[in-house]
Amino acid sequence: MQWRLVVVGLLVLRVLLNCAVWLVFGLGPSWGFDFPIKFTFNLNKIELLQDGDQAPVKTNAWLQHMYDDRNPQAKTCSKISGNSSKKSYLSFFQEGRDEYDRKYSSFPDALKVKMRGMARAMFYFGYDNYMKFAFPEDELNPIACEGRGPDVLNPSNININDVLGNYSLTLIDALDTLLVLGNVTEFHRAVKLVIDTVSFDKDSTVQVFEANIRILGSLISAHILLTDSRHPFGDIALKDYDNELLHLAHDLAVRLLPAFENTSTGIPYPRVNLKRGVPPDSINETCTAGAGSLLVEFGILSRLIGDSTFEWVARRAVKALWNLRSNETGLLGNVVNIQTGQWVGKQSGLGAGMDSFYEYLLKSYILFGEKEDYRMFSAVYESIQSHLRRGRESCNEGDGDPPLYVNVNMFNGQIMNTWIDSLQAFFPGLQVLNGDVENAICLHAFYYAIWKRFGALPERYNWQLQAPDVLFYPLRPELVESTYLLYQATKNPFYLHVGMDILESLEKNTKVRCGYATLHHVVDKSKEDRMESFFLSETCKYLYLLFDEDNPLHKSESKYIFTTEGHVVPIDQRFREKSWEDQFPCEAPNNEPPANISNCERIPDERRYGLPLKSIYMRQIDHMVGLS
Ligand code: DMJ
Repeated sequence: MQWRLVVVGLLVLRVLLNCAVWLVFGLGPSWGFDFPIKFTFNLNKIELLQDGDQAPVKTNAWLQHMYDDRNPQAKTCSKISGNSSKKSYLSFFQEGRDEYDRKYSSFPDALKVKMRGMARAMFYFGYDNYMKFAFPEDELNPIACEGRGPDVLNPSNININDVLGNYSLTLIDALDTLLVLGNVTEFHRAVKLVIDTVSFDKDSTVQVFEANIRILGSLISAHILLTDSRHPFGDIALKDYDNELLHLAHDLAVRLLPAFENTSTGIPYPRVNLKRGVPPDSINETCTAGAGSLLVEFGILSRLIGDSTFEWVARRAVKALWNLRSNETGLLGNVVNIQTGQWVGKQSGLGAGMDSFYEYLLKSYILFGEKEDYRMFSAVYESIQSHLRRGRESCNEGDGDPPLYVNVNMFNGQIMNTWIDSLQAFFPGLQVLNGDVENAICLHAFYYAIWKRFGALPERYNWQLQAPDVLFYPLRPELVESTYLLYQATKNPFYLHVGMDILESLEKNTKVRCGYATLHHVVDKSKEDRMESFFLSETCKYLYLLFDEDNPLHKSESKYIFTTEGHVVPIDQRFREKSWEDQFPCEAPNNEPPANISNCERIPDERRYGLPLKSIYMRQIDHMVGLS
């Protein structure tokens, strides 16, 4: 009798403990989740490998799939060839259960209108409050209803200082969203405010990457849209506009150029002071995305103003990173030393530190038509599919776990950890652009499954434990971005439902007194007093566009692409007129010796640009000062 009591007691204790863990940390299983794909990763047997460890013994089919490099099938496991006998990716939706069909197979027009209105209202609640309580500061603290600028008391607070430069960041980042929403009056007012009040002559040390994508990218996007003679948004010409946004963009770019000096690899320093250049105590380490995602903005700027300096330094950085990829796997790491070219971070993944590097290879090709950009993109995409993608070959059929992209050691392809991050949720959108819709559907579904569970995406999610590793959610756009691009590619109403779900959970979980706040903890929904500028430039924009079928962006004859910060730029003949390879044949792909190597070697920077690099931008700064 007594032993029975002990057993029952132990069982009760165990149940209580499980409940407590679940309630406190939200680590329990996802209940009531209803989705046609089941993500049942059961990878307990995976041995986590440290650098230099041997691959584990092949014990099952899944592991074989992971480690058998001699099997060519395993290497090219996922791309569906044109003549594949597999069913269309749409079968993913068509073969769902009845309940799934009932729920997702249509989306009434009236609901679309309602959701578009909700997305618009969401943008204005954030934007109007920023203008009311925070402008001209960089960001809105949506709980305290006040502005936020750089953390001058704590220069090492790079979470804030990398992004905030004392240059009205949120206003600038939001410019083209105003146009997308059709608000020409406010767009004009905002442009004038930027012209009249913003200066980059600031003692701010910012990250080159962040200043580039959020500020430079937005300025050139707004400039191009404002002066587009095809008038995609109607006649929005601004009286007396004299290319001031372009001048501002140019001024900023010139201030970023010192990052590309005194680096033996050509890979830029991560940060510059806008007044004084690279700080004397600057570190020599940078992440791949930070150094290698400047090409879209710098390339457009160069082609707009006819000065190849910017594109040249951005291309040199990409090429330098590219040449450091592993010979074995074709992968790059996530952190590199800009002087030695040594990889400090050997992790290769799709998320933080690497995401936009891939994105800009493809987008640069789309924008500028440079074949070399596409060659690099397809090679690295192939490596990603071979080494990062795990699970079954096909998204929606066959045996084994559904596919997932994991973080691996760049040199041997072995798994380094069991988390994926929320930044990686952009990748399905990139896969759509690359025409790999089936893989895009599958990866997106995985992320949506996580969103369904928490009403947000935790910054890191542990796929082995099926629980968040890092719990905050700063209103990031990546899942919405992929949802929008997948909807454009498939027109499947499922993605409208996803968008509606995301909108509703943002309203429910992140709305506060004066805007939308970062979730500190996706489980208990506690908040941090910060609204990042990408919430207005990306999250709200993609949500609005998802439900606005008749938006000029969708109806115009011109084609558009989004920068990594969601800024709209047309795919314009102007940017594709001259091929970089033709202009600079000595910048041969992959560092192959060009045919006329002796001539090329004798072409110094001076001849390329007429002046030494340094003089060029010093002159440009003088010029800009003269302008202001
Ligand atoms: C944005 O600034 C950009 O989308 C960037 O490429 C990645 N991080 C944020 C949003 O999460």
